[in-house]
Amino acid sequence: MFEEATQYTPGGVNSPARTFRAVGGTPFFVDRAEGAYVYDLDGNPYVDYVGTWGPAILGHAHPKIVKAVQEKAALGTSFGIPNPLEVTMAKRVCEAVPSVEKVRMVNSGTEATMSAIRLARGYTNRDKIIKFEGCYHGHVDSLLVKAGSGALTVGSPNSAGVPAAFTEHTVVLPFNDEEAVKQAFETYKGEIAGIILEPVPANSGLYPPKPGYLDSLREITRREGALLIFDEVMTGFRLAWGGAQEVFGVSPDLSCFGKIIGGGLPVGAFGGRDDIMDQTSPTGPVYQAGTLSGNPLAMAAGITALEELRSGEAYQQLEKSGAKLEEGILDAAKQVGLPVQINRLGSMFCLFFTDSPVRNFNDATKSDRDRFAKFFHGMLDRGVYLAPSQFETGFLSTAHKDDEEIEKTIRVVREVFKEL
Ligand code: KE4
Repeated sequence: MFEEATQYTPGGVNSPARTFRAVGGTPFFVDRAEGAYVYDLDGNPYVDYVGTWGPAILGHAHPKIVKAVQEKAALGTSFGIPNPLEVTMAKRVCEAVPSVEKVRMVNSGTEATMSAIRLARGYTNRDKIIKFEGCYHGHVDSLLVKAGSGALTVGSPNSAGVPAAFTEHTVVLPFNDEEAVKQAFETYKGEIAGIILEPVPANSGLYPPKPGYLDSLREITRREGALLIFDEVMTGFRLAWGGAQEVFGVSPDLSCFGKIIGGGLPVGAFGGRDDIMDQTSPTGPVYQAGTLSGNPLAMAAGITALEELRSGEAYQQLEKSGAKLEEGILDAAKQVGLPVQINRLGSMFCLFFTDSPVRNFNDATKSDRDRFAKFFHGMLDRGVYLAPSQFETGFLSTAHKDDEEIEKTIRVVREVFKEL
């Protein structure tokens, strides 16, 4: 199947993040997925920690999500006309994320961040945008500079095909370094439209912001008249009902969402302060549009997923399971004297083969990627699927049960660590 795929699609994949180039071998093909498992074409089950890169927080083929999509599909798959589901979704996001007073649905995280930075530039009438090394905001031309995720894993963090003119207004700084941000605002006084960041970078490995770092970004952008944009495509509704901004208590001016709010269907969204969002077409001069934006199927799947997450119980379960998995892996590493660091927030985790802490992109690139590749295949051979790259984050779902999948994963990790 892979041979055939490579004849019709570059690298045989529809997204480079799925290639096995960083770990060797070829991707398996999925036939179906259910709960915590994906099944390959031969029916082999794998405990899945990729979770379709974040959306599957409730596990795969959740009965309520499947039912909602089936019912709505029978009533029409897309209208291009306002429908009530879009209003319900917008209300849910605004209710969950206090800093969001208005929200616009789009069809991917890339569209969300692309639109958010255009809006920031339109609102402030300034051109420069600050991003951080290793952060990935989708494949937006002007943000494909020292980007993470697949750009870091398989390509060059600076993609070909992006004219220098498209990135001359992109200022790239190291993450977790307040001084660097201060310098940039001095160098480009009055020119910076905004800062866009993953509040918890998870596309070059996973590492949390230093205590007070997000507050310092909030403070300097407010003082300098620039906008603070949180790219919560991954962390939104993942780390908490209100996302990373709830966890860290920092309110950005604009936020980007994706993944979970689509329940596994194509989705993205950007939202924020009323006065900023009203600058978006048709109420303002910043143009943005999309044929399938707010389509009924993605809305039905997303609303159903959010309904299951709203009580907050899922996040308590995910924290408990994440802590159990982290403890089990670190204990297994200690048993065999393997240098392993685990960075984890709730149900997001990343394992690095290095004996020093990983606090930023630079630290992450020092980890032993050959050992990671061996680990990846050792786990895969034993029925546990991790992201095929050191620079991606693992995701737990509510379908990963402590006494089943978590226990099994820890057992398998013990076996594989012995081989490393
Ligand atoms: P999409 O355009 O892929 O829906 O979203 C882009 C995006 C934006 N912002 C953040 C923080 C993201 O993590 C992403 C996409 N994440 C990657 C996984 N690290 C998607 C996987 C892929 O590209 O196939």
